[in-house]
Amino acid sequence: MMLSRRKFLKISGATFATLSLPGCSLMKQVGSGHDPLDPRFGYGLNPEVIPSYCGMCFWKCGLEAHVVDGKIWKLTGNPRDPLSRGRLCGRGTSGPALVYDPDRLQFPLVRTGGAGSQTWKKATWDQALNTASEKLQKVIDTYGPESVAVMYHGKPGDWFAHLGHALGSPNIAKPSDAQCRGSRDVAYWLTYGKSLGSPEPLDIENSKVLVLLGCHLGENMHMTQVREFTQVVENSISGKSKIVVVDPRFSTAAGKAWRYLPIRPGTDMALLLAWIHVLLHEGSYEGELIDTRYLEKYATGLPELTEHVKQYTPEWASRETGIDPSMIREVAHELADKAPNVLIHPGRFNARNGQDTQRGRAGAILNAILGSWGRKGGFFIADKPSVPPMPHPPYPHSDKPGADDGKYFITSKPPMNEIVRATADGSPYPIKAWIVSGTNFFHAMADKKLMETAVANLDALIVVDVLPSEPTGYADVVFPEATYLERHDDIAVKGFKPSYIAARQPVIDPMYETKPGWWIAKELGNRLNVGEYFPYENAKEMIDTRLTQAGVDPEALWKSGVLEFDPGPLFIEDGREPVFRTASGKIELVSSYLAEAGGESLPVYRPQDPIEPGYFRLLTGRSPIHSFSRTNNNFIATDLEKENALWLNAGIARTLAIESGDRVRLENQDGVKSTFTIPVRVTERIRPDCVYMVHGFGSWSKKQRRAYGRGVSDNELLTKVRVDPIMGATGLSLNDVRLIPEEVRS
Ligand SMILES: Nc1nc2c(c(=O)[nH]1)N[C@H]1C(S)=C(S)[C@@H](COP(=O)(O)OP(=O)(O)OC[C@H]3O[C@@H](n4cnc5c(=O)[nH]c(N)nc54)[C@H](O)[C@@H]3O)O[C@H]1N2
Ligand SMILES: Nc1nc2c(c(=O)[nH]1)N[C@H]1C(S)=C(S)[C@@H](COP(=O)(O)OP(=O)(O)OC[C@H]3O[C@@H](n4cnc5c(=O)[nH]c(N)nc54)[C@H](O)[C@@H]3O)O[C@H]1N2
Ligand code: SF4
Ligand SMILES: [Mo]
Repeated sequence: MMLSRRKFLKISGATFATLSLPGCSLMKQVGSGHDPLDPRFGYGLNPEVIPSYCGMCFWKCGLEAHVVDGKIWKLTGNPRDPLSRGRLCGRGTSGPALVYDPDRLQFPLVRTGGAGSQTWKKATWDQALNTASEKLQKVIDTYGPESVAVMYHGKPGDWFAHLGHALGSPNIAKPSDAQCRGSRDVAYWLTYGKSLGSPEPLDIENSKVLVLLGCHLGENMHMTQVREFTQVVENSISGKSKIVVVDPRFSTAAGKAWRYLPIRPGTDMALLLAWIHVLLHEGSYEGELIDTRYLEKYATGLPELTEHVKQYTPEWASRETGIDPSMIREVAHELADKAPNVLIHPGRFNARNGQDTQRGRAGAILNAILGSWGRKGGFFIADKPSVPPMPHPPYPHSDKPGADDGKYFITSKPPMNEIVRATADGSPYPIKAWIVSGTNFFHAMADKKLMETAVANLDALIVVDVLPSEPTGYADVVFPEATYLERHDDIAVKGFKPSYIAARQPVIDPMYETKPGWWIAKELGNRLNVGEYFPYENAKEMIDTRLTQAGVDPEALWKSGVLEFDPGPLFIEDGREPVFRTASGKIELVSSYLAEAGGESLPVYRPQDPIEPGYFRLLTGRSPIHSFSRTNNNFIATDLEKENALWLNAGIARTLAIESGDRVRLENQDGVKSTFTIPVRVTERIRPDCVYMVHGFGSWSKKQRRAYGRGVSDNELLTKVRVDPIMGATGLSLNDVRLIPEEVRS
């Protein structure tokens, strides 16, 4: 879309107006020194360079903060770090705009009115900690420790998860499980005896055929994977590798693909099963397309799998997926040709339709029969550095089940959606307090109404955040945390290529009255009689002790930010013998765990719900410069992209007489309307039966002045959710919306 000069001036004028205000208040806040918002700030000065790791998403890239007079000038990648190798993504570099966000929480707040009233008063830390612990203690005394749930995400939340365990609660959950990669990790655990975790052990850069199913690398900006993906793109130019993208939307990655498969949403399992079918049934003689020696040595269940996928022909899959059978065969043969140096990328966000563990299993099985586990261009196997865990007494055993009441086949911890449900309906027992840190449950979970019912049932809602996010508006006590650039968090200890230990440390002092999470959790622990679980003065001392025990020099780590370790041989060819911690000690194509538990031991495809006539399936994804809702108030990120847009197929737009830039409100199949409106982006790059937006906008917290009212929250339109029967993940991509034009275009 061309911007007219007039419009452009209008936009830059508005941008300037919003930026100039915080700029002024910032000058006051940081004193009369240099203004970190002034682009000239820092040049010609001699910054101190302090390493740490990024907290703008969970990938934890190593960074270097360039600090002048106690103020952050800029962040760059730590060249010594195996994840960033000297490069941060746009979100990573926007970190200072979080630190210097004028809307930041600055001091503790305690609610003065009754539950739900929007009135707080500024409190001292002592007052706020006492109020929170009195409320929590009352809940524990009345209902038991299981009625205190902890919702957390990322390193700052880990301290509060620890507090919850110390209290003896089984209800500790994060949205990166049941709303993200939990079902994928369970799928790989069932198949290989190992979850993939984060960062995933993928050798993307050496992949000769890389298949991305709903994994939009390049928009999904996990730096290391994007860097490796760039290598594959380069290799594909010289014909050394091929990229296959399966997506209802022509993503950035699709633009680099050898084959793009515009799949009908939700039907990926059908495609995966058909590819397995081709490999097992369509060789010119049995087994020709697979490495039978690898499978005999490392896998069990091949005859049952072969029989099971007989029904899943490319012709059958074509009816489900909308993809031509010849295209399905062509890709399968290309995979077989380049195996084992191929990778069906396991993706990360996996919570789509309630068949998510089994879809993850279908991908894991396909990777197995291609022989890509332990192979170059597939999955590598790395030893992790050995560092003793945080010292503490054993956690008390809870005789109560988690909120899910054992209803899933696999639940080491209850899914966060079960905690919400149990809080709303009181079964299997009342949940009366939530401690929330580093997660915005209103944006991360489906069904805003259910969430509000749950929150209304709480006697205590304690929220630790850095910004006045939606959950803080409902909280009894708000604890303002120091940002990731102002505090220590635990070290990251990872098996990777190479393996590494990375450290997070303050690069400036905490601003205002903010405090690090470890301190807040310890202070609450002391007041709740579990002080012995925090046997250290501060986080740094505790980390130093563990590193020294591991034979690692703590000072070397604080100075470098990251230390590399030998991961051992990465591939079978190099002498690594893979170990599979499944019951059979082999890759389980047929899951013995699910068979024993009474589940389906092989993935069985179930047809998808048809899209409602006149509606579009709502798909979501990531903006390269935003992280969920955590950057929607960030003045660098919002300067580049202030709200989300709704991708709409050009042919459909013509029939609806909608043009790019028109604002629409969305209404879902249950009549739920979006609170705000969203501009339409008319494009050929999406199937006619879908619309697409990035997740994380549509904030309704007025205290986040830049975020408020900008764009639409996909989350509030997700009233139809199907829960994965194996591990309880919520399928989020089942909702259909129609467009209600709102404003006449100018
Ligand atoms: N910039 C940025 N990067 C991020 C994040 C961020 O917030 N911002 N978040 C990180 C996190 S925690 C995660 S989990 C990952 C998520 O990133 P991914 O693992 O890549 O997953 P999604 O975000 O779901 O991927 C969205 C893509 O899937 C397509 N899609 C939707 N439905 C279907 C379907 O049924 N089938 C197929 N084949 N495709 C479909 C969409 O059109 C879109 O292109 O991103 C990570 N990286
Ligand atoms: N509808 C829908 N739901 C989804 C997804 C989706 O695509 N669509 N994606 C899913 C995925 S993949 C994931 S991983 C989850 C992500 O779920 P969340 O991690 O909950 O995502 P955010 O919306 O970014 O919320 C982060 C909250 O932490 C706060 N915060 C930021 N930094 C700090 C800090 O240093 N300390 C503390 N205490 N708080 C901090 C932010 O202000 C914000 O309130 O959401 C899942 N839910
Ligand atoms: S991918 Fe970007 S936001 Fe995430 S840790 Fe790395 S630099 Fe930070
Ligand atoms: Mo995620």
